[in-house]
Amino acid sequence: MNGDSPMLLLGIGTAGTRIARGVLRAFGENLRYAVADTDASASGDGDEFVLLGGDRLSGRGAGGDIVSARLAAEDSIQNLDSKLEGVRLAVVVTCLGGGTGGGATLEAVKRLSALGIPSIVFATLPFMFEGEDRQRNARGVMSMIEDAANATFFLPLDKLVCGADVMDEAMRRATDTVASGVTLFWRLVEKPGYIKLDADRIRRLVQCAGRGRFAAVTTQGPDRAAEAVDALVRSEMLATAQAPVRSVLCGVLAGNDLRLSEIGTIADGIQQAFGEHVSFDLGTVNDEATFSGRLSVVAMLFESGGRDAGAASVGGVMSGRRQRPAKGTLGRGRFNNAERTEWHGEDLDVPTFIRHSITLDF
Ligand SMILES: Nc1nc2c(ncn2[C@@H]2O[C@H](COP(=O)(O)OP(=O)(O)OP(=O)(O)O)[C@@H](O)[C@H]2O)c(=O)[nH]1
Ligand SMILES: [Mg+2]
Repeated sequence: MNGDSPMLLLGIGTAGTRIARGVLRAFGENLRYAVADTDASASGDGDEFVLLGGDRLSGRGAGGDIVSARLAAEDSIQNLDSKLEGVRLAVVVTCLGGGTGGGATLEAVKRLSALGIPSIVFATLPFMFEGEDRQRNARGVMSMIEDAANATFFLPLDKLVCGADVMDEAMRRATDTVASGVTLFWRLVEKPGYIKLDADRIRRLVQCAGRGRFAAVTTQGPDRAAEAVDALVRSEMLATAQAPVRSVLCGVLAGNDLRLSEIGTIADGIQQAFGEHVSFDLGTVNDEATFSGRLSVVAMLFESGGRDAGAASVGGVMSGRRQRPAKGTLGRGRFNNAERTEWHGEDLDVPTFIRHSITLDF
């Protein structure tokens, strides 16, 4: 593990820990990482594990109880600090639906923020077949995580598995897809190509990024650049918009045969498809050993309404949080003059999809 890196991969919860370790395997190289769980059985052999909620949960996990996971994490989140020495950007991987993934992620992101460390959160959402309780668990923390983190990717498992049917293969594809997004940051920094994005530039870029979507495609052959753009434009992972795109981060990963004209095709194609007047950053990765003869393009689209949505440009100085309408004024409809029905600080007279910023597909 590279203990000096300014970037840390942090897996949270049992499945978050599993995916973080899968990302590590997919990357195949030094990558600084830590994992945190309330379940001691996830600890593994190395010293990268942090047990959360020791006294409250005695290392047994939160059993799907998001409130007890959050309380347990609140008590013990400082345990993470020993893993954060010199960290300037944290990439958090978590799976929403259980207790710890949701409850502890929120506390971890708040802790990172308190220490001045920007965070990018990749959070999977449960399969539809997992049922309403797990869906509700996930929905209940999405907007809170979004408010506390600098950039968030919510990734429905139903989409991540890319049509795989056998469970084992489905989980492998889900991990591979998450890995293609997560590792982009390390590849851009550690294997820069002609167009370099260093750690500080990425840090500034994600500081006000907000909610994002991403997709990765790999192509080969003489028309590989145009085919990559075409596949990204049709990608289901980039399809569901919550709000207009505000900024784009594009990574072009290839071996020594990457052509300038290919970079041009990709830059033009992505901008034409996703917004010509939005902030656009492109970095290239030159990694002959991994991408020889192949071209991989990762497109990350960030929506309006991210942290400090009013900032003039991505990369500008950041301050403040996302502007939300004041509590009590949002979507109360015909309950406007009625007494508030509060539960855990939420106004239950406001429809759930508005409280949790969920866009309905009609
Ligand atoms: N990608 C992936 N997702 C998984 C896997 N196992 C579970 N999940 C997802 O992760 C969600 C959270 O499950 P867990 O990680 O077991 O729960 P937890 O966060 O550890 O929470 P508690 O065990 O309740 O403390 C589930 O609802 C699933 O959607 C896995 O092996 N891979
Ligand atoms: Mg668990």
